[in-house]
Amino acid sequence: MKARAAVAWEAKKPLSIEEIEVMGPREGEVLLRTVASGVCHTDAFTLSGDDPEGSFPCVLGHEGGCEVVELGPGVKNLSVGDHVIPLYIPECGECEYCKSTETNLCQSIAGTVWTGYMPDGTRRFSKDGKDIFHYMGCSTFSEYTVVPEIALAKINKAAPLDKVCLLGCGVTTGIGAVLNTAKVKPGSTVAVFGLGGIGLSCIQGAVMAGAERIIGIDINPDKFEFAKQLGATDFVNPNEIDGSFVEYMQDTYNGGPDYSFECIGNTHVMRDALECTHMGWGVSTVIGVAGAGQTIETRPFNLVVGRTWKGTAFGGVKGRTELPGYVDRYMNGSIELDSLVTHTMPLEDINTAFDLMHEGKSIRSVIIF
Ligand code: NAD
Ligand code: AHE
Ligand code: ZN
Ligand code: ZN
Repeated sequence: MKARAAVAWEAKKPLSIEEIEVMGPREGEVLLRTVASGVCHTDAFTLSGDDPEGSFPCVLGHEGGCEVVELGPGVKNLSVGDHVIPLYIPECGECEYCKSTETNLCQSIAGTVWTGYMPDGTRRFSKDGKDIFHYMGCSTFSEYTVVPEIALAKINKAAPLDKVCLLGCGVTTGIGAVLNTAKVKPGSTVAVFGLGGIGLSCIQGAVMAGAERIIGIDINPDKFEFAKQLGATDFVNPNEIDGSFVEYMQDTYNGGPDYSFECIGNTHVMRDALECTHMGWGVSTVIGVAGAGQTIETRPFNLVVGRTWKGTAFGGVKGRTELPGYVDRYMNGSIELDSLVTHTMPLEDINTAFDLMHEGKSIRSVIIF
């Protein structure tokens, strides 16, 4: 079938709106109509050319709200018309990772997902006979996309797809990082570095965990009002601190925050985020994604004295079993999404969504198909 899609022909170039060809679903696969898709910083990261796994041309997008259009052979648990959120981390339920309670990193199709292919090693997208890569197994910047059943969370049909699409990445990642990965304790002091869609969702998570002080940190002070609305109690602009930022944090916050979250993708900030935490028990969680070849470093002493460095993907959430519950929590008012959608636009204007992100003017843009 034909579909309108935003194609990334090459890195560093604007997306191009094209009519592409989408092949039907094969064994275990599902054809979806994308109703809405958020734009995450990771889409921009891959488009920048810094992602070692980025393959071009591709259809980006991994924060989708979709409707099931057609089932491939062998699809057992979905029906045409169901509403789903595509998962860049699937849940096969059978691999050792799925059976472990320690991780959400199902590895059943990881060998193909991250290189832009379907599990059988082929692709479903093309334009004028030229194959186009999938992206994170989702490719939600296309009107129609094909995703394996094991990478689809079936959700409450009453939920608005133009809002709950944010649960396909940003909001779930931030909340899950706090609750599942760091396991923030009530009464804690939490520092969140970077107040975009992910950092603001960490703030939501910190409130849910019962944190007492929640410090929003950003070099763009326009983000502080959003953080305040979601429950941040303190705000720090590192550009306004004279001298050592780490010392400032430790002096101001009683030895430093108990927990910190890096939601930027800046390896220097990752270091500060670790080193500013409280000696003896500080836990710092890396969420931001950094470019090929970049590494993090600290003096080993900073770990010897009891700090822990952690990382998280999709907030440790197992998508098929746990994500429907996140949608229900949005529906009953215990997860905030609406105010994070600062902009909506048709697919034709998708490059504006990237511009707004880079200019620091949006939290989340949502593409409405
Ligand atoms: P975003 O662009 O919306 O927000 C980033 C924020 O960081 C902005 O508010 C920006 O002003 C701020 N910032 C930039 N440099 C800073 C600095 N030096 N100090 C303080 N603040 C600074 O991005 P997002 O969509 O929220 O994504 C954040 C990061 O998380 C990205 O690296 C993204 O790739 C990553 N991510 C990871 C996962 C995961 O599963 N691990 C999931 C989603 C996103
Ligand atoms: N391709 C990058 C890694 C990108 C990455 O870490 N992706 C996150 C999700 S970011 C969503 O916005 C993830 O879930 N990774 C799990 C995995 O198995 O890759 C690189 O550096 O190679
Ligand atoms: Zn994302
Ligand atoms: Zn699995």
